[in-house]
Amino acid sequence: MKKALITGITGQDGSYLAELLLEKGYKVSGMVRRSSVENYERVEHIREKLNFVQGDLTDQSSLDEAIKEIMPDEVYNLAAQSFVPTSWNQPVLTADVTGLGVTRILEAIRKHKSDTKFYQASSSEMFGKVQEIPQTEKTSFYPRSPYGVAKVYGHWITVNYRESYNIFACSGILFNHESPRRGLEFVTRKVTHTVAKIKLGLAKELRMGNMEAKRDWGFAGDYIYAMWLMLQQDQPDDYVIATGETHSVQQLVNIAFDCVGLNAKDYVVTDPKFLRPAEVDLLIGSSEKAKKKLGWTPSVSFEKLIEMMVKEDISLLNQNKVRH
Ligand code: NDP
Ligand code: GDR
Repeated sequence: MKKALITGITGQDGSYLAELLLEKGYKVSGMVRRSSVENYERVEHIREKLNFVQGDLTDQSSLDEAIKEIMPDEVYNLAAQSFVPTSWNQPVLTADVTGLGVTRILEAIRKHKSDTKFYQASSSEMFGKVQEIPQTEKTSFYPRSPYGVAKVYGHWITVNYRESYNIFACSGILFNHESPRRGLEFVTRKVTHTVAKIKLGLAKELRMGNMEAKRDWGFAGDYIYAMWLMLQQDQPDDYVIATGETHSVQQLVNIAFDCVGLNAKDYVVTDPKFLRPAEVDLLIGSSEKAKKKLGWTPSVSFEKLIEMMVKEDISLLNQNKVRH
């Protein structure tokens, strides 16, 4: 039985990945932070099947202990301060968790189980002010937020530990991926949740930031499968994971309102509060390498993804529930 450790198991991707690994027969452990309230909402349905260890990416000894205790065959480092706007408000914390945290976990692996296979959650935010269209594994980075800068560090330290210590370390450069489990502050979920509330008479307007920004949005369930595939190859490598399509925030909003038969123009209010000090205007990735080497392709279209999220939000609200 293979053993996996997932950092960030309570997050969107962590919950989907835990499901996949359980299905594949792994013994799955997840690292969780101590908190005054429990935060297992996304993994509640599989909680009994998981093993939890307490730890934090800012605390070396907890990472050392987690690796020594579990002796994992595979580690998926999904934990991060992952919300871009917060990274301007808490730039040092973001660098510590999202950047240096990667070195800490790599150090724990190097010291205690150097044959562990390692996955690093790199991001299309590293491309920032894009130097090439579409973005590939060879496109240079130009991050536009403290989050993006921290991810560039995490990416290169992963490459460095692979080259310095021969650790089987892979970096997945994943473009935006969403699901009904997406946190409420990210734009897709904010839109689908608010549209569902408007439809049910629970909200009157949708307050938005930059409507012109374009993203390459896919379904999280497809993307976590790519993470697993990377660690099953003979050689460690880095891969872009994307749909190859780009859409504006305005298009996202229009599709979500269309799903419930309402007109976006009647409800959207632009609010400067949601504008960023520096913006990533356009992202579109080419996952040709992943297609060729991993046999990976996305299965859910943008329209279907938004429809799935709107429907799920309506269904939850009808049961007086909110998934955070
Ligand atoms: P989420 O924000 O949903 O989850 C982040 C996870 O990290 C949570 O489990 C959170 O725990 C945990 N975490 C935060 N800080 C710490 C810390 N100091 N120590 C330990 N754990 C911590 O992110 P996603 O699931 O969306 O993303 C997963 C990873 O992929 C992240 O690294 C993200 O930056 C990256 N990424 C995401 C993309 C996307 O579109 N979703 C695209 C590209 C990269 P808690 O629940 O306690 O807050
Ligand atoms: P992003 O995702 O910054 O791309 O990072 P987010 O959904 O927050 O923003 C996408 C785009 O939408 C614009 N936008 C708004 N965004 C939010 N959150 N709220 C708004 O009201 C709003 N209005 C317009 C933004 O300006 C931006 O252009 C996500 C995270 O998951 C990262 O962790 C990950 O690395 C990248 O995706 C790939």
